Amino acid sequence: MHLFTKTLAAMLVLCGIVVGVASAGTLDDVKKKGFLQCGVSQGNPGFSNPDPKGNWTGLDVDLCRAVAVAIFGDPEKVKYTPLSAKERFTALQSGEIDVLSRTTTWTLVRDTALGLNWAGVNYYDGQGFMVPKKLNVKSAKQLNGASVCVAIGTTTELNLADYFRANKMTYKPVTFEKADEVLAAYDTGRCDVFTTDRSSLAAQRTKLKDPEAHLVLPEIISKEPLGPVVRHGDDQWLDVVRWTLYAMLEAEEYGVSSENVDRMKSSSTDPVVRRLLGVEGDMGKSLGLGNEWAYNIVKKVGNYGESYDRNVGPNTPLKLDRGANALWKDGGLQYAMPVR
Ligand SMILES: N[C@@H](CCC(=O)N[C@@H](CS)C(=O)NCC(=O)O)C(=O)O
Repeated sequence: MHLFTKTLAAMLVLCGIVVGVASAGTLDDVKKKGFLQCGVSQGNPGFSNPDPKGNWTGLDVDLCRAVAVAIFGDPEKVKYTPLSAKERFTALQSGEIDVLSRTTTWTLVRDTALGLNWAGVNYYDGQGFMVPKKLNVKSAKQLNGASVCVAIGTTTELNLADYFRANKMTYKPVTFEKADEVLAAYDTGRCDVFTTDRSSLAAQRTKLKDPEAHLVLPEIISKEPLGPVVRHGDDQWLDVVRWTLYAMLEAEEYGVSSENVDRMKSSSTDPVVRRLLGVEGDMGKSLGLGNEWAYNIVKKVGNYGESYDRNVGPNTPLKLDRGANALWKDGGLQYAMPVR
């Protein structure tokens, strides 16, 4: 090896170590400060939304609560930082938040150049369009020349450009930083079309003056795998967030819910359930957590299906079918790695 190559290699190793040390230890930091700082949206019903008293609920919020339960046994040990799409990555990179749980799409550039790691996918989504019914539009292919309301700093903006270019159509973007501004512009007729992830269309639609006066078009123009995000360089923390999500999925797959978890813990003979609930093995210890981490998650937050049904499912205002978010054994994409 040339001296130059050797020196370069040594520098890279050194930098790698420095970067690793600088951003490692999130689990210890969180334990020390006594709460989890979770980055969420500025109000997206079903995913992360504050009630008038400031209590946050949603599928993404349940992930934050579950991480807090895994660490502290207490879902209330979370502080929330509401972030616009544009602000969210800086907040994570700078250490202002410990985890970002905010309908955030996993992409190559974010995963690499932005220095982020996705812990998994808690909602498989895709981008769609909504239009006022009175426009009498039935397909996105009829949108040539339309004005389109869209939030900046999103994959939505990029897919929109791709879709119109690929279909040789033009459009006029009407952009804002805050989701509420995008929606208000659409609701007051400043644009013809509102575009975002289909789950967010369902969520934001509930805030329109007359939700029934609008139609979601059939086209799904992208893949939007949404999930919790952490910084590069802290494998232990990545593991904690990842296995928290898997614990919720594994619990659903094995029929363990907040209602039967105590019974399951005391009487189940299934080795998978016994390991998950800490009756056998050292799963929690391997993660730097107590052995009741997953038992507590299921008991205090619920399994993935319970969280889905409570926040976004058919009996909520969002009315979202499980679709791609069904468990793999039911024909969906949700699949937890084995807890063993
Ligand atoms: N999944 C896309 C878009 C996510 C996104 O932020 N969508 C907006 C559009 S409505 C939203 O949910 N906003 C909620 C908020 O800002 O409170 C991404 O990661 O870029």
